[in-house]
Amino acid sequence: MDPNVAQIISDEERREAEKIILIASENYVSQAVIDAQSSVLANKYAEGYPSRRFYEGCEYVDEAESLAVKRSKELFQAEHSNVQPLSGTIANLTVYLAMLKPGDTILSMDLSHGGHLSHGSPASFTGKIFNAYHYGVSRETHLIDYEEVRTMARKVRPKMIVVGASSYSRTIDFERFREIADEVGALVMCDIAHIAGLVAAGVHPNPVPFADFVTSTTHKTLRGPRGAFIMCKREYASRIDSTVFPGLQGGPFMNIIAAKAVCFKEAKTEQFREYGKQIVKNSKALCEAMKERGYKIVTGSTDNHLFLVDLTDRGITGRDAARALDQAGITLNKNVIPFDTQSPYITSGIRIGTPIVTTRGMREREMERIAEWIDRVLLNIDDLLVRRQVAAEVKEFCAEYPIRPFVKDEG
Ligand code: DSN
Repeated sequence: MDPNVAQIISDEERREAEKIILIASENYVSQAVIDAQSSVLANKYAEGYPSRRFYEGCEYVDEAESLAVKRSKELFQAEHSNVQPLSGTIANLTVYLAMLKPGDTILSMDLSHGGHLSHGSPASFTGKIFNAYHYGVSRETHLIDYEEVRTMARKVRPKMIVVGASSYSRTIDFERFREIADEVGALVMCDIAHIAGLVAAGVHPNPVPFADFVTSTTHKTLRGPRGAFIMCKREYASRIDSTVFPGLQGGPFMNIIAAKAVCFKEAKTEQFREYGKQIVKNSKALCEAMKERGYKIVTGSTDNHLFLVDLTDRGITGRDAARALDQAGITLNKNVIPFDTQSPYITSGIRIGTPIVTTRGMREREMERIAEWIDRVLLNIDDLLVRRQVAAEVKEFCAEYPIRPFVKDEG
């Protein structure tokens, strides 16, 4: 019926197949997740919660939601889970609105040091509604400076400490944040959108035992549909639920909730645990391969699925590097680095992430080749011919790797 949209979808499918995608927050989902997302469950209105709906005919979507809730609780050992939030930003806003009053103080990681817009950035309504202070990373090591967090917490007495990042490459010490919060009587919210898949796979500590609230998206390392969920201690369950609906949202997307249930099931398999381990091995391998070629890495290394390359000493901006690489078939994003002197539109860095290349079955050996291509393009930043040659090589290389993970039912 609609050749225009059909063409757009097939163009996107080709792009995803032919390029090496290193965007740390993206992933390629399984056919089972796609099937649930594109199912008739999308037709159903279901305001409310299972067996407490405002519409008749919810018997099947109730089962889908109950399954997603049960599986997410089991996966992360959480007391309560709400799987209705449509996005990570909405999930974060829900927690703030459930627990804080406008003007209350929150303490979170600075956006320019790796935090997130929805953690009280002045550009986001979360920063306009609440009184946000930010901790950052150390100027010397670029690691989170927990002593600075403690000093700031004592000074600003936040009602809530927000933990989590979108471009921080090292393990986060959730227990330490809990200790600091307890010293000042603050709540703790951990946003694990980036690392949820690593937590599920057991390759990053789980914040659930230490946090009052844990929010996450489902589409990054967790490899599910586009959406989010909130986990919390039992005592906050009804406040969170009523803030999601009717507080902030209307009808939940039941097709997406069913796809979240699939994603939580996939994430509990041994195969997914291996996937999580390999994401980190690939990230470390690619990081080392970049270092061997003389690139400066923010914090010097990585413990997770991503790392930042500081291009300052190369005289290339993040924007120019990202554009040139995309034309060469390698897609990633420009990213500010801590204490960046460039604007967020230009930046001095690029962010490199390995969730997708790992989904496609690439391993350490392939990371070496990817580093070689990145280096070739950046060493010849103005050479369009090099970009074209690399794009052709990348396309041929990518043809060997599938774009859909197949996750076997392990029961
Ligand atoms: N936009 C996401 C990222 O790329 O990190 C965070 O929401």
